[in-house]
Amino acid sequence: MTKIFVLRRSTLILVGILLVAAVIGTFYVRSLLGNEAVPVAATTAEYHIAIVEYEGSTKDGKAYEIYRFDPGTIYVQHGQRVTLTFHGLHGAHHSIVIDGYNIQDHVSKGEATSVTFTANKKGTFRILCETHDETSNLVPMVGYLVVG
Ligand SMILES: [Cu+2]
Repeated sequence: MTKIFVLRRSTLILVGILLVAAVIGTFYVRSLLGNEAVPVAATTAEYHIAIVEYEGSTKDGKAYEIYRFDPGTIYVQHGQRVTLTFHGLHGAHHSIVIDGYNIQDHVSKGEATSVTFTANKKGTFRILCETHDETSNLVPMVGYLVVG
């Protein structure tokens, strides 16, 4: 035996209104949840950079020692608050500048130096040691800050 349901027009209209309200309510709740995203600058991203040394000799026997940042490239989000901590493992002294951010500081052997700033400029910026730049060394002591 088959049952047949007959709905009145007013019941259909009521069901339709409830469906529309459910859809609108879903989008409204989603929009509220989306607004709770934490701003990028609310937290500080911390990076540790070791200053390391490589020693060797050229083909003609000339000894060299070079210094490097490890890691050599730091990627950060635009607007992010950033702390870079340089650990002086090798080399007596390093004078560090970050191009484009007007940051200057120094690191001595056995010490750690931290710089904190907001990455408010997009681009790739050199992290350069002026003590061991390209004019005085086989390989310059340079790293890169990438803000994107
Ligand atoms: Cu250096």
